[in-house]
Amino acid sequence: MTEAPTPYELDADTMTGGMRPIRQAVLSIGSNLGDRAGRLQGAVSALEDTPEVTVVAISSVYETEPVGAPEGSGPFLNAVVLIDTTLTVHTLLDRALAIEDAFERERSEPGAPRTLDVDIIVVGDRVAHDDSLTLPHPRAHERAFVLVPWLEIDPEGEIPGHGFVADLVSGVDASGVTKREDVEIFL
Ligand code: PH2
Ligand code: MG
Ligand code: MG
Repeated sequence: MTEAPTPYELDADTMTGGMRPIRQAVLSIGSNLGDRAGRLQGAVSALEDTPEVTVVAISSVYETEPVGAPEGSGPFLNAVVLIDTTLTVHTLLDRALAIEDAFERERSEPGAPRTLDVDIIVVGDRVAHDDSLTLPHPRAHERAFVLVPWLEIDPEGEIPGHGFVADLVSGVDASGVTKREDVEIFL
């Protein structure tokens, strides 16, 4: 009997040796503690330094009112980054967490102030749900601090199961999301 795996049982993510497809992923980055802009810049630089990741576009930086965060939380700076990647979604998640750790993110209670948060919003049209990751991000479709920067750099953007970013953005209150013309992050 042959040991060769049947092609019908191969998920793209189980392939090795550069056979994985290039997929576009959308990441949301945010910080509401300390040198917020410096942290966002560091996150983008670390993403670009990641093998098998190419940063395709970076949105403007937005000052955003905290959503669902504890009383007294400071405002966030948020941005959205488009990448092309051949990494598996779990390797990409590991990398996102490692980048957060590099900026001394403390994993305390959900919603606590964070030096840096790197969230995977969508990876191509993948739908996934396990203990460590849900794709698309379960709350992205209702978050103006994700949708507004995303629309800016990806007018065709779409959240599987929810629709086009351009349509979703008109259904959310974006009054707490303001572009910071004086702050820029670079590749
Ligand atoms: N992240 C959260 C909770 N609330 N609010 C804003 N404005 N920006 C964020 O990035 C953010 C938030 C949890 O990750
Ligand atoms: Mg988050
Ligand atoms: Mg997060």
